Amino acid sequence: MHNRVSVTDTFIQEANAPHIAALEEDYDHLARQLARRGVDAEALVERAMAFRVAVPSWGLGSGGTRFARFAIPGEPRNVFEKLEDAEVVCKLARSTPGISLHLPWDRTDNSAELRAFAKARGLFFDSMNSNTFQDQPGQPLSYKFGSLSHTDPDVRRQAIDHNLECLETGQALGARAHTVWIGDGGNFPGQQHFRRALERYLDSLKTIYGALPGDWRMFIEHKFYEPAFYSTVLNDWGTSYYCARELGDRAFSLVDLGHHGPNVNVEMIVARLIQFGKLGGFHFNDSHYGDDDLDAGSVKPFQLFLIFNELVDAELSGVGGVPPAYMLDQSHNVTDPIESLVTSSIELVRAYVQAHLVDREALAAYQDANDPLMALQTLKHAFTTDVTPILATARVRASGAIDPIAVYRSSGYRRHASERRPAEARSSAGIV
Ligand code: RM4
Ligand code: MN
Ligand code: MN
Repeated sequence: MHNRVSVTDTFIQEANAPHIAALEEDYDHLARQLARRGVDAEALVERAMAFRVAVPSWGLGSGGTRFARFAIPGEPRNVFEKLEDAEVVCKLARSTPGISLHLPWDRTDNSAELRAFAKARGLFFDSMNSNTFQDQPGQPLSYKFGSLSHTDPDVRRQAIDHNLECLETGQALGARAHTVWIGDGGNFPGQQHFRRALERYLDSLKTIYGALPGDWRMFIEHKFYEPAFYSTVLNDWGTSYYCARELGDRAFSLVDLGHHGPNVNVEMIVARLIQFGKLGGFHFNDSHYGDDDLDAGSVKPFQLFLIFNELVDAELSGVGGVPPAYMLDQSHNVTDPIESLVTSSIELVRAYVQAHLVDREALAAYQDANDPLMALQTLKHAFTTDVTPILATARVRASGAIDPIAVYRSSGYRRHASERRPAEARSSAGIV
């Protein structure tokens, strides 16, 4: 039934072989350059090798917009096939053994089988995600006017129960976190009473939080618009921080990079949440206008670097709670999801390693001396350093690919997948 991956370790090694010498040359050159700056390249390779980001199960199929979804041949049709593809992503770049699941999309009647299937592929389950932003076939009550914050207590109960199901399934799968994002909000002024809606939401969350397994964390994900276009119930990081604090020590805010107004200083939100001890997780993606869910680092790589600059600064100064849970949350509408996820995971490691290049002593001195030009130069010096040889060396040492996309394309994996996964009729619109 289930096929093993065709992108094997041996295949990757053979593909790497002709490029090893050139990589070593590039790496040695960079290591000498960095040594002049007092930076140990080997330490950075180790950090790159230790970096982890979870892959969203829903990101392995082709995504779509509200206008259309263009399926690609060979895309996974169920959670097992998604894990097959996730294994390929992980083998190529070696940073993504964790998988975030979304219920009911990934529902299975045999959690033990799913868990074993993941384990056999070197994967594990990271965070569960609930879905009360859509109605499922046969569902008694509708979420058209909200879920956890709905005016009708029966709808709220139904939404709570779905979240409890996520906790139960997640426990059977070995997950350790639960992420709640709701589509609740209003399309028109006056539609919703802002304070009462938030109270109802918080009450529902308290019930879910009360059922959270002892070693789990709960993440709440704010979003300022969409699908509600005028107001949302958990609209921004301030409201998220308030709710997380009301809930308790194991509730945290999750920052999805696409869930802020245009031009909002996201790195500063990150710093604030770190300072207040409530940054729990990330959904990485990139955007130009809204929640575009483009590949991480594709539109605003400097912003990504600045976000990691805050995270690394906190990590190096021993601030608790860092690193938070890193996850990708992207919609691959025009690319092969495997290629996008591999590329995105590499861009995150790039930003992370570059952030480690910041001369923090010098930066602090320029900040204290009110020297904005040199403060920015210090950041730019790190950001403009090409750390590609460090990233590739880290991948090779972990048995990954020097050029993951080239290796993937030469494997013919997608073509084989299209042969063993004949297309199924699916709706032509929708986010995933
Ligand atoms: C939302 C949000 C959630 C994700 C859904 C699919 O915009 O980012 O994290 O679960 O999309
Ligand atoms: Mn998200
Ligand atoms: Mn989103």
